[in-house]
Amino acid sequence: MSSPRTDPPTLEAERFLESAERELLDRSIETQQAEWVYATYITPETEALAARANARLIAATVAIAKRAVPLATPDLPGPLARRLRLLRLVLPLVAPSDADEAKELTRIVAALQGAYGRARYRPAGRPDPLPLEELEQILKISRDPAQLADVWTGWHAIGAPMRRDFARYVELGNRGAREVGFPDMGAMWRSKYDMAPDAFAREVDRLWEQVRPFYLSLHTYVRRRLREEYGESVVPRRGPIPAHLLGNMWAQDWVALLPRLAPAGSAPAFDLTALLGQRTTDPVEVVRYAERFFSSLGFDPLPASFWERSMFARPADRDVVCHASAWDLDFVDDLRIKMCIDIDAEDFRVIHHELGHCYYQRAYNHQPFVFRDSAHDGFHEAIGDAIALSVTPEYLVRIGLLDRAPGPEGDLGLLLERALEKVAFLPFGLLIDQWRWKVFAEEIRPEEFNRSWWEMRRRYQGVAPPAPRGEEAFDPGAKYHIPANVPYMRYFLAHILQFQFHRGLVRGAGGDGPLHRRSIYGERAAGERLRQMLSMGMSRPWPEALRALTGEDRMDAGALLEYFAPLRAWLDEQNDGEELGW
Ligand code: X8Z
Ligand code: ZN
Repeated sequence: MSSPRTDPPTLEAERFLESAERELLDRSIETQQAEWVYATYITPETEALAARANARLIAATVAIAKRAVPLATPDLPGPLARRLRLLRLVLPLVAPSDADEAKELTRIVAALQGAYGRARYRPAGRPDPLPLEELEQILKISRDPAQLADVWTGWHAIGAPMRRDFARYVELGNRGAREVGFPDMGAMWRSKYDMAPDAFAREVDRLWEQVRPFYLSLHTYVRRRLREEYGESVVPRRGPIPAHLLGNMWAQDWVALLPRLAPAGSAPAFDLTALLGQRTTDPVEVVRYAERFFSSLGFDPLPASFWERSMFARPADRDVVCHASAWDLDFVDDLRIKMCIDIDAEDFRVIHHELGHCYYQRAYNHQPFVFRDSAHDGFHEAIGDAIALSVTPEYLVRIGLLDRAPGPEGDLGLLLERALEKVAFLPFGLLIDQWRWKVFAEEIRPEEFNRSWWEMRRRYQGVAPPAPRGEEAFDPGAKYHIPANVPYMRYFLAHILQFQFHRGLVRGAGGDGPLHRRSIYGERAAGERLRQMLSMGMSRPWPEALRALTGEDRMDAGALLEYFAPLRAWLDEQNDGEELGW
């Protein structure tokens, strides 16, 4: 058999990619190792090591991306052209080629991470400064507006010292992005979605318009209930909701309010936090539940090294970055999570979220290096969440956590809980990068960072700070992903996609009933379809991956709306006579 003739440009591109990807893999492993040590042991030395490794990786990536440009001839086979194109998009940060500026930028990025990880606040009347998780607990439980405002304001003070560094990061990051051919860093982030950056921005607006009326309805109901509790002098009849009263530091998830919002008779008939607490005090055992879910779908168990090397709890003796994350240190099988686990319903979901990342990472580990990523970043964030949608009462009964599943009379409570988590999140998920895109495009200048931030939080979320915030504050810095330089639109997309994935996966699986009562636990065929999609990695445009799982090739909030339909009808009734919006 004669092999087809490979023409010289193709051969050249193949050779180049092989060596470029080998170099990027080596550099990326080195960077992951330094980042892992830094995030689990914050010291000036580990900060410097992480910054240096990052600088080397960025310099190598930029050099490679520039060398790739002349090789991308029009007649290259599709997959090769795609790999060449993706080379300049593998990193969320590109430094300028000037060595001093590159060093400065990577130093700033590491320092911002460290500042966030080390941050503490001592609430009024307490002896010691508390880390974020403990402040979050107070926000969940307290109903004293003065205490809530104190904790909220104390944590937000961590942003102010980041302002100068953040402004410089924008300047240098943009300079880097321009050197590899993007108008600015925001346009670079928007270019990773297999469509023109502008078309992507419109796509996001379209999805928001699909869900906005539902959000308004939830907002109106919650505002009325909070007004009844705190009085009209604290919660206005018409205006935005004070952000410190929503049970979460960023008002991005309102689940903590559930016990106060669920009307009698519709509260969930069980309390997952209590059920877990009765079973175990060991975070590892809680992670095992999530692993067993994936095993039931036919995925191999996690490697022994996962259990040996992950960080499951906040160490007593050192500063760490507690914000949950999933890692694959060798881009093959050295999977880990890093998380300060509380044994409660919220972290039960977050554990499924993180393991979704791990199983994705392992599923695409055979791909060429630049394809070892999700179809788009919203896919990565949606997998574990889609699995957690299968944590239904019936599933909890099957795994022995719950004795008896409530009947349909429990549905409103269950749906309200999910909506307080997922629907409340949507405008927040959207606005973080709406704000950053404008910052990167220099439509928002440093002297209006905070004003514009609160203008957007009001416009999209309908929330307001406990007291006016001026430009001496820098409130975006109090949200992890901003100092950590993690793009955020992925979470907005994931909150829409996870319902679309769930609907796609349950179709053809056993059982019937409404979407919110369906589970794919133990469904091997669904698992196989999921595994096939995951193993594609980034090798194909994301609409193909979406089609493989759902048969649809457009992102669509229809599944989310279908899932919540009974709750929406109920909320609309509850809101009768209330004015919507702010
Ligand atoms: O950051 C995360 C994950 C890690 S990728 C825990 N999430 C966003 C957040 O916490 O702000 C998940 C939901 C949104
Ligand atoms: Zn995630």
